[in-house]
Amino acid sequence: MSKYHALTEAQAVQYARSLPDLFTPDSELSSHEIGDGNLNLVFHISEPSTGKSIILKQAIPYAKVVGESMPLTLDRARIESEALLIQESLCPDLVPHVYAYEPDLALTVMQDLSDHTIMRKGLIEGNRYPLFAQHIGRFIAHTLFYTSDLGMNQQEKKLRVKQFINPELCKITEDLIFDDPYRDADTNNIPPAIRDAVEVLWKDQELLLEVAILRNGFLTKAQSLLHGDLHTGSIFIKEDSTKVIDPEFAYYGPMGFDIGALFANLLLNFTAQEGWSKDAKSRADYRNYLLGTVKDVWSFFVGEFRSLWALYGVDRVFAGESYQDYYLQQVLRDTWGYTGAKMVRRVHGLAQVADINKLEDPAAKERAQRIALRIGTTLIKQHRQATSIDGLIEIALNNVE
Ligand code: SR1
Ligand code: MG
Repeated sequence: MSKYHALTEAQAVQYARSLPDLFTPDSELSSHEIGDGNLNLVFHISEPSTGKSIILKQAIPYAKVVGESMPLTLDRARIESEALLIQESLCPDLVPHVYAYEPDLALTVMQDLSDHTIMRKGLIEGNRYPLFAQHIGRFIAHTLFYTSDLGMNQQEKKLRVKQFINPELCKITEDLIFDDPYRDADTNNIPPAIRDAVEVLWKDQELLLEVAILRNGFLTKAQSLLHGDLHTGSIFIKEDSTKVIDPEFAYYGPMGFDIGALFANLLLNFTAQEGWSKDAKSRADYRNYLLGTVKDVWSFFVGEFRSLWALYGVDRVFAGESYQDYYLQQVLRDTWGYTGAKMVRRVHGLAQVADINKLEDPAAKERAQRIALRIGTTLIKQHRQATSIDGLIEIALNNVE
């Protein structure tokens, strides 16, 4: 019989006490369920007498954001803990440390990052993070390079693909990003004020062709072990530290999907400056900061990726500079396309973003949503012609007044 049960706060304390070497025996521990994501329970366990604390993250057998009508595999906890361990081996300073994984309870014990802020919240508050581009550029370069056929043993890579087969979580992405936003699906949550603009997408044959191409890439291009859900809610940040969390959607897919997820969420905040900025000057300043971050992330990624390839590339056939230029051009094109797709889904699909949804002024919210749809659909339509990151930035700028 399965030993799985969803923990209460009291049971989470009991479990934490059973872990060796973390807390003082018999000391008082406090437990709070603090999960505000779409899927899981998250318990913060602390020992007031020493200030020690940990996080227990537990998968539940359905998607919390929808309820029991959307069952979801507990295997996502295994995927997440195994992905975190691989990422930690590649970028130890950029992910939380995993202390333990308990398969029977679908539970991961990890480092508490309460001294950091969720980046989405930090951006909504108008904060800037000068080291972020460098940190995340290194994260994507190392995780994408060293898990690909460019940077690891190609036979072992095939076994990794098998280890990270993640059909149920991939299906969520296939539906919510590459299908439902482009039809009148029940899962959509279409803001009435922009229904006209949304319905235009459903009939736009040029757009639907490019979405089909991106969907096919997501389904078939097993390039690297992706984080799989690299939005700004999956990043804990403070001025001098960046930690990437929550890789439960990890699977082998196209590199540009992770980079696009990140850029989309920076650009969604860019659109939401319609409401968050107090005047035109601060709006332009913050938007420039966000676009500068996109550009810097891409530059750090490409610089680091090329150095890794030159020093540690495993395939002599791939070693030529022209092939490397070709390869990175394809990654850029995918990045444009997935940035667009990830923007569109957050405007009127299931699971939207606080950057836009928390705007109080309905007119500002509507403007942000329309801008996001324009930028997103333009990037999707033009992704196969992309030649530079500056082009993506230009599209963002051209779609605000
Ligand atoms: C039902 S899960 C909805 C979304 O939450 C996660 O963060 C993923 O982005 C997923 O698409
Ligand atoms: Mg998540």
